[in-house]
Amino acid sequence: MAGLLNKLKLVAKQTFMPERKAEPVTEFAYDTLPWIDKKDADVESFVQHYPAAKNLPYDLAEKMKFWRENGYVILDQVIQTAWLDQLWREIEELIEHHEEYQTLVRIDLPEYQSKPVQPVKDIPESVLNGPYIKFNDFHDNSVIGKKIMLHKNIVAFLEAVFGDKVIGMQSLLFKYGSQQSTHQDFAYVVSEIPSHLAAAWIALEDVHIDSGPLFYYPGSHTIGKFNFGNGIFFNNKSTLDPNDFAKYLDETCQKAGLQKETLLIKKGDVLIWHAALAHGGDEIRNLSLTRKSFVCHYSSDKAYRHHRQNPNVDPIRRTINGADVFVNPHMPDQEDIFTEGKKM
Ligand SMILES: O=C(O)CCC(=O)C(=O)O
Repeated sequence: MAGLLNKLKLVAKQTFMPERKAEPVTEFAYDTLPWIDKKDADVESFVQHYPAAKNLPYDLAEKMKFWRENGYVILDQVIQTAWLDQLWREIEELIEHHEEYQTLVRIDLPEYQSKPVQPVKDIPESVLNGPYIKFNDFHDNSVIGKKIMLHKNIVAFLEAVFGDKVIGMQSLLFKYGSQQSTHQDFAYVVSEIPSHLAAAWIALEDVHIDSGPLFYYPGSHTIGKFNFGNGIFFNNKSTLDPNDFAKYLDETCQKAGLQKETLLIKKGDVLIWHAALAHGGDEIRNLSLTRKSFVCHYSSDKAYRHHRQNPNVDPIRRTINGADVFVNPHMPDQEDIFTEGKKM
């Protein structure tokens, strides 16, 4: 009997299939692409049945067709300057009285290499006022930040391209140009469906050519994806890094004949770009020039169900213009502490 049992155990061991490792993701899955990225997308028919199209300061059908072709759109003068000025006043207050605030800031300077993300209260004013600084998720703290992020002129466009409710995922605020190398956002800002991602670059002042403007390659949203060694997302298991990513993108775009463009837009204009548009920040050629800008990343309701910092808990939502943004789960006492935007 014991012999038979041992034999059965051996057979069970031999026939047990070892757990298969998930294959790395190397492309967006066609089935889950936003409808507008699919081959048969009929923009005219969509716009005819989309009520929000009628009250916009731009031609939605024209912009959506341009988006399909180029992977970006520029919306001229779509945000009121009074809102942008209010946002900047709040950033000045944040910098000047930084000891009172917990907003996180990323500092890309050698002396902060071991701890690049810290609360503003722990960083000297002189550092916060200089280049290589990104204020993270300031919209958490600011009513006007949320209102700009979910402005009706941005939300209407994104809702149309996603064919779904829009979710504001995260934001970055810059005083100076980022000088970030060429990249595509889906590798770093990951939603549950990686193609359901877009970003808005909101000019808080007119952009000067020597201030380190954003650059981008029109049409690059359809080039083959870079593989970090473990797929298309960059993380601690990747064997290649952001420099390899940048080199691949610059070379691939050049080989494909895609011309690099520089974003020289005016205060109140907005660039919206596709998850896979290759872009980056040019060199700052005149260090005295600021490049005040608010960059917001978005996903769809279907693809972003939980706050990235608390994926197991249902988020608390704030709704503006039919779009949602999640309350920061780790700093509830810092939510909307800048209230001036309520009156605007
Ligand atoms: O504004 C910039 O210079 C870069 C912003 C950017 O590339 C991003 O947020 O993905």
